[in-house]
Amino acid sequence: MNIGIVCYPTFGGSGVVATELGMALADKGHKVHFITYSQPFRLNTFNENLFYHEVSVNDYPLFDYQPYESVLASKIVDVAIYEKLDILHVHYAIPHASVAYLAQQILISRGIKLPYITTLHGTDITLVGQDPAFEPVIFFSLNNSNAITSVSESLKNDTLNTFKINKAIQVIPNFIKIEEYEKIQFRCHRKQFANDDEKTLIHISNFRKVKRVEDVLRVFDIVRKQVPCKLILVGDGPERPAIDRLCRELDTCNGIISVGKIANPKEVLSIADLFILPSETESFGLSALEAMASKVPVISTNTGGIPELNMHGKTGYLSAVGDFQDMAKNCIQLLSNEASLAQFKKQAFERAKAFDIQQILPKYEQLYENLI
Ligand code: GMT
Repeated sequence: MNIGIVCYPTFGGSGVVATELGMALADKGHKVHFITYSQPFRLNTFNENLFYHEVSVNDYPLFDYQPYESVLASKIVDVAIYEKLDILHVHYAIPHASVAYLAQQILISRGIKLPYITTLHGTDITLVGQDPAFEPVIFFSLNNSNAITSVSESLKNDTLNTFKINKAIQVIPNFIKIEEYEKIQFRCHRKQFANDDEKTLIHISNFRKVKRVEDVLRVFDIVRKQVPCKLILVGDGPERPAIDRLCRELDTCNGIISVGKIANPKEVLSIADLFILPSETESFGLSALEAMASKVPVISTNTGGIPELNMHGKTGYLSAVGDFQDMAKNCIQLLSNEASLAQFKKQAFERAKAFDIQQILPKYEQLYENLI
C-alpha cells in the first residue's frame, strides 16, 4: 500500500506513535509518506520505503497567522496525486482531520478517491477539543473521516461524550517494539546518576500543566526522606520554571538530574527503578508503556486510559489525581522491598508484551485494507 501519514513532528506521544507506525509499515514493504512541517524526531532510519515531504509555509507580511492548514492540504493533494496514495492516516484531530477532509474534497474534484483515517490521541479531545472554538470543525471532520481510531477505551468514551459522533470508533492502543528492549545493550551507566545504595525515580514528559510535574517533585521530596534515591527528569516544556522554583523551595535540587529532551529514552529508562506519572488526564500514557517495556514499574494516577495499561498492585500502583502522598507511600513500599520490586519489574515487562507492535500493526493494516 502507499500510505500518507500526517502528524506533529515534535516531541510528544502522537508524533512518536505515528512515526513508529510508519517505520514499521515501511519494514513490511508498504511505501510510507510522512507529510509534516519538519522531520519527525524519531524518523532517524534509512529505508527505501520511507519518504518525507516537508510542508513549508512562506512568511507573508499580510498574515498575522500563517495559513498552515491550506499549505498542508495542498501538500497532501500533491503527494496523493504524484505518489499515488491509497490511504491517508492523520494523527491528532486538530487541525489534521479537517485538513484531510479538505484535501479529500479537492481530490474528488479531480476524480481521485483518498480515504482518510483520524487517530485520536488525547488532548485533541480531552483538552484542546473541549474549547468550543473548535467544536463545529472537529465534529464535522470526525464524522466525515472514513474511519476513526482512538488509543484507549477511555478516550473513545470521552470522545463519544463530547461529540455526537455517528461513526464507530475503533480502539487501537499505543505500542512498543518489545524486541528493541530485550536485545539492546545500553551504554548508560547507573553509577553516573546514582550511588550504589540509591534508587532511581524517573519522569518523562513534555512538562505541560496536564502532566503535573510538580507532583513528581513532591513525591520525590517525601520518598527521599525514607529511601536514598535520585530523581531523573527527562523532557522540557512550559512548566519548567515552576519546577525549578519548587525544587529550590523544597530543597531537593541536589537530588534531581534534569537531562532535557531525549529522542529515544530507552537507555535512560534502563537504569530506573520506578516511573512516576501523576498526570491530570492521560488518554493512554505511552511513556509509561515505554517504562514498563524497560522493566520499570509505574506509579501513576488512575485517570483516563492509564488503568487500561498499569495494573494496580501488579505493574505499579494507581492513585487519585493530586494525591502525591499516596504515590509517595506506594514508592516507599516498593523501594523498601527488593523481592517485591523485582516481581513488579518482571510483571511490568510481561504486561508491556501485550502492547508489542506485532499485535498492533495488523490492526492498522486491516483497517487500511478495508477502507481501500
Ligand atoms: O501530552 C502528551 O503526552 C502528548 C500527546 C500528543 O498527542 O502528542 O500525547 C497524547 O498521545 C499519546 C499517544 O497516543 C498518549 O500516549 C498520551 O497519553 C496522550 N496525552 C494525553 O492524553 C495528555
